[in-house]
Amino acid sequence: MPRTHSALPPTGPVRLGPDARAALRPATAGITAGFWHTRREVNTRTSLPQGPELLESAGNLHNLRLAAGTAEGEFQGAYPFVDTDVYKWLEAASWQLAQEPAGDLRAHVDRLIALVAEAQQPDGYLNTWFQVVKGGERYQDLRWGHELYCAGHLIQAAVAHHRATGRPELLDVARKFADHVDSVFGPPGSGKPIDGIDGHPEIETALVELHRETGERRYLDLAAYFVDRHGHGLLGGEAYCQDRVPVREATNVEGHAVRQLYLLAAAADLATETGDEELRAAAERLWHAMATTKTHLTGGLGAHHSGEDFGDPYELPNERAYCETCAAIASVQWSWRMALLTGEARYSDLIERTLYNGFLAGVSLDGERWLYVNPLQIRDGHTDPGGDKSARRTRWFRCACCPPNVMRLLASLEHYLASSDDDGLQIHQYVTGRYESDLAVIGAETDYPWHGTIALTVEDTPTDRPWTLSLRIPQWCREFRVRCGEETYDGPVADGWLRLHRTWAPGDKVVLELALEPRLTTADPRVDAVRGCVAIERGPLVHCLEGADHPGGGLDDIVIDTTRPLAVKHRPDLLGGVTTVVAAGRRRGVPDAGWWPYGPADDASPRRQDGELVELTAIPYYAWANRENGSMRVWLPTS
Ligand code: FUB
Ligand code: ZN
Repeated sequence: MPRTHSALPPTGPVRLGPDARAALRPATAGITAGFWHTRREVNTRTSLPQGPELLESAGNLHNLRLAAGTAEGEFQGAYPFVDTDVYKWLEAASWQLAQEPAGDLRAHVDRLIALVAEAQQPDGYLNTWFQVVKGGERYQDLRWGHELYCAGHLIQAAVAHHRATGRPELLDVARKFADHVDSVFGPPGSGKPIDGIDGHPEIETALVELHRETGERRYLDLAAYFVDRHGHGLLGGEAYCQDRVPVREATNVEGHAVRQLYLLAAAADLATETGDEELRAAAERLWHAMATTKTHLTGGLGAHHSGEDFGDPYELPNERAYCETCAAIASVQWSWRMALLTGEARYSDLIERTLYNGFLAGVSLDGERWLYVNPLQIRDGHTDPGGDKSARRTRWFRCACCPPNVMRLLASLEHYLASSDDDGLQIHQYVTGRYESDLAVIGAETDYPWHGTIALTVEDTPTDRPWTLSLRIPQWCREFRVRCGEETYDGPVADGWLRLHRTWAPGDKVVLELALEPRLTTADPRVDAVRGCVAIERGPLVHCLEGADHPGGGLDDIVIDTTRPLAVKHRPDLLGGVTTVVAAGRRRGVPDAGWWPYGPADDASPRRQDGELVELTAIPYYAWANRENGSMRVWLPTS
C-alpha cells in the first residue's frame, strides 16, 4: 500500500517563516536503516540515555538546584557556560522524543525542564554561574561571561521541545529569558540599558528560530541587532569573539571557529527571513573563502589550539589541527541554512564531507567516548596529556560542549537531508528511509556509503502535474548513472543537481549509481603541511592509516606508492563493519640520523631510499581511535 501523504510541516531545527526569501524549504525525511540509522541507534540507545547521569555527576544539575535554592554546596565546574550542556542534551532528547522515546527519556526531559524552570529568576534571567558564583551580578563580563550564549542554547532546546512535543513548559522559560534580554539590550537611543553583544555568538540564530516558532517580530529584530553590533569594538575589537570586523565587511572567516560559525548561521537566517541582500552576499563570500582556504579535508575547521581559532588561509596543519567537533556541527548548521537560502548543491557537498568525517569522528563507535579535537595525524611516540584537548577519546570533558552537541545533531539529522520548492523535491543526502514534501513521498534504499546504488521509489504523489526530482551529484563523484523508467542519464551536471522533470506516479522508480572507486587526493600547493602527500578517499569518506593495522613499525616512515592500484576490501569484522582501501607502500629505509636529522638538499641520502614493501590498510577516518591508542595519519607522503 502506498503511504498516505501526511502534509505535516517539517519540524526540525530550521523552520522558515512564511515570508522567507529562501530558494528551498526543509523537507521531512526519515532514516530507517543503513549507515546513519546505525549511528543514530547508538545515540538513541547509549549516548542520550547516559546524558542525565553524566550531567548529574559533572555537577550541572546540582548547579541548577543551587540556583533554585533547593540544594546547598559548591558550584561544580570551571566555566560560566556549563548550563549549556543541559540545554544541548535537552535539545537532543527533544528531537528524539519526536521520533521514538527510548526508555524513560521523557521522564528525564520533564525532570530536567522542571529543574531549569525552578532555577530561573522571576524576571526571566537564568545563568547558574552568575546566580551562584557571582552573587547575582549580570552582564558585567560580556566578553567571557557567556550569558547570552547560554540563553541561545536554552532557546534552541525550547524550540526543539515545543516542535517535538507541542508542550509549552520549556518554551515559556525561554521566552521569559528572551523577553528579559530584549528589555536589557539595544542600540544607543533605544532606551535599553546595555548596547552590547556576547563574546560567544549563539543567541542570534536561536532568536531567529524563536521568531519563527512564535511569530514575534521582536526576536528577529533583536537577532539582527546582535549580528550587526559584532565588529564594532564593543568587546575590545578582538577577532576571537567576532568583534574585529562587521560581518557585512568581512572577507574571510576568522577568530574562534565555533563563535564565527554560529554567527554566520545567524547571518544566513536573517538574510533568509528579511531578504537582506548585503548580509546574504557576506554569508556567501565568507562561506566560499572558508571552503576554499580554511577547511581541512575532513570538513574540520579551526587550525589553532590557541584560541580555538581559524588560522591563515591555507594554514591547515595535521597533527596540530584543532577541528573542534562543535565547529564541524556549527559548519553543518550554517551550510544547511546556506543550502536553503541559495538552492546551491555545494553547501550540501560540504555537509556530506563534514558529517561523514570531521563530525562523526567526534563520537566513538560505542557512543560512550568523545573527541573534542580532531587532528589528521598522530605521530609515532605521541605523548598525550589527556583532558579536553587530548587526541584520545575521553568519557566526558571539563568543557563538555561537544558530546551533547553531537547528540543533538544525530537526533535531528533527518532534517538536513531533503528540501522542497514549488517545483519539486531535492535530495541532498542519501539514506535508507523516506523523503517527504507537499509533492511526494519517496522511499529510498541504499547501502551508501559502502555501495553507491540508491534506489528511489515514488510512494505517493498527490498531483498529476509534472514536477522535478533533484538529486545531488556529489562534488567528489567522477562517474554516475541514473535510470529513470526507460531513460538513462550520466551527466553532465552543471550545478551539482541532476534534475528529473516529469509527471510522476506512485510506483515510479529511479536508480542512482554513484561510482565509488577509491581515489588519491592532493591539496592546493599552498597547503604546505601536506605538500608532497596524498590522501585516500572513497565516496564521501576520508580514509586514514592507523597504527593498529600496521604492526611492525610506526606510520611516520611509511610512504605510499601511487603507481600501484588501490583495492577495496569490505571488512565486516572490523570496527563495526567498514570498507577499507588497500594501497601499496614502503617503509623508508630510515638511516641512523647521527646527531642531526637534516642534510644538504643535493644529498642522495639513504633517507630517500626505497624500503620494505608494506600493504597499507586505510580505514574510514570516522572510525579511528576505537582500538588502541596509537598513531594515525590521513595525508601520506609519496616520497
Ligand atoms: O565557549 C563555549 C564553548 O567552549 C565553545 O563553543 C567551545 O569552542 C569551547 O571553547
Ligand atoms: Zn565543543
